[in-house]
Amino acid sequence: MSEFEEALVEASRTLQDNQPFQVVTHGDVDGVAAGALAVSAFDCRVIIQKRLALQNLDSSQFTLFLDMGSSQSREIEERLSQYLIIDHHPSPDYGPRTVNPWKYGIDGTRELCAASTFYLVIKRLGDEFKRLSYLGLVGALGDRQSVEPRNAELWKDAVEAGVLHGTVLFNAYELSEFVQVVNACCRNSKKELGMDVCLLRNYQQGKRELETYNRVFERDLQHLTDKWEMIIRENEGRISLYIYDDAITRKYAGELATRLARSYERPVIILAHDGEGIKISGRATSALVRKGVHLGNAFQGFGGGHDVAAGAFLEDEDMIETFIQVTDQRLHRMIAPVRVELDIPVKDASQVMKALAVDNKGYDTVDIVAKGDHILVTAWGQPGTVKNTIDDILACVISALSMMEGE
Ligand SMILES: [Mn+2]
Repeated sequence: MSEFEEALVEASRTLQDNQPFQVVTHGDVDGVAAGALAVSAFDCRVIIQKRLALQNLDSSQFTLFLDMGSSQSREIEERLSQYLIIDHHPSPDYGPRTVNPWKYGIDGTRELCAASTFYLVIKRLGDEFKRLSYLGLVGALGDRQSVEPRNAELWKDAVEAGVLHGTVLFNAYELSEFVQVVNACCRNSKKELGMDVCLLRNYQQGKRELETYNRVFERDLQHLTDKWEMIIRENEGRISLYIYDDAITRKYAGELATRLARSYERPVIILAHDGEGIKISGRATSALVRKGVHLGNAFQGFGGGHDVAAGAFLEDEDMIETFIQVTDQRLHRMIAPVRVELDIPVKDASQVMKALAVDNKGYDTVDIVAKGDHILVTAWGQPGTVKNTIDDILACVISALSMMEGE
């Protein structure tokens, strides 16, 4: 049994043994879908929080944290004696009572979300729970994950359980529209309705939220597009575009940033007032991530999250200038060109070079020469690309050497 598998089994036992318990989950599609999984499988009460607020919780109860908690595991450990965290946000360290794909070497940003990980826990309780697999898929699609490779298990279970036919969920509607409806409910602060939709109730009411969402989203997007030249000017010399505009709908900031980052191929970071302070949503694209961008790391100290999507919070407007300076400097360092030189001692360097010459024609930012019993490599460019280049070259050298040994 793999360590991840062991963690899933152990978590399923812990939850079964600690009923009834309270659940704290995040107010987005993934969090709400995970909350719906909790009430479908266990005797529990679900609390939806937009930011983890431990002081509002009854610390005497067993608490399950969903889609949050990884980066606060120390704080949680100090305040609560009985708890479990099921999350997929990357963090510098994970507590012992955390089930997080990243902890087991699985890409939690792209391969498993909180709801799909939680479904895998629930599935360990018995095959009768397979019909809940659709909720894991809803969470995954809500977090923009793909079905392949790991969420495919959920897809298979949903088909087997007869809840998914092609892309049609429960013989009634499209899975992708279902996800959009839940998302619209969450964004429009109708989280209970979002949960209801997940539990297959009130779909028509949810659809009206989607209509509102689409209308307001397009209006906000148009508003930002109209002042785009000004936004570009204000951000001259910066890696990312920072947009501070109270005319847009704060809850749509993340999705607006996603759309703009994709259209303009730059990280987009939207700042907006929310009663308690300044809420910040940052989005990048996978191409930017490949170049080295990691928004979660760039936001450290102010917030955190994934490489491609992260959030932060400032208590005071006075902090905005500092936030922008620090974040942009970090982003700059992440993608500023680097130069790496390697000296690999090998027997028969010229033979190895032949293999390398064949395999590495695609690179134009690398120099490889054989010198005596050494292969000298110089690679330059953006850190992400250089890392991939070096990894490829090392793999080629190793395979060339083992082939030559075999001959
Ligand atoms: Mn999530």
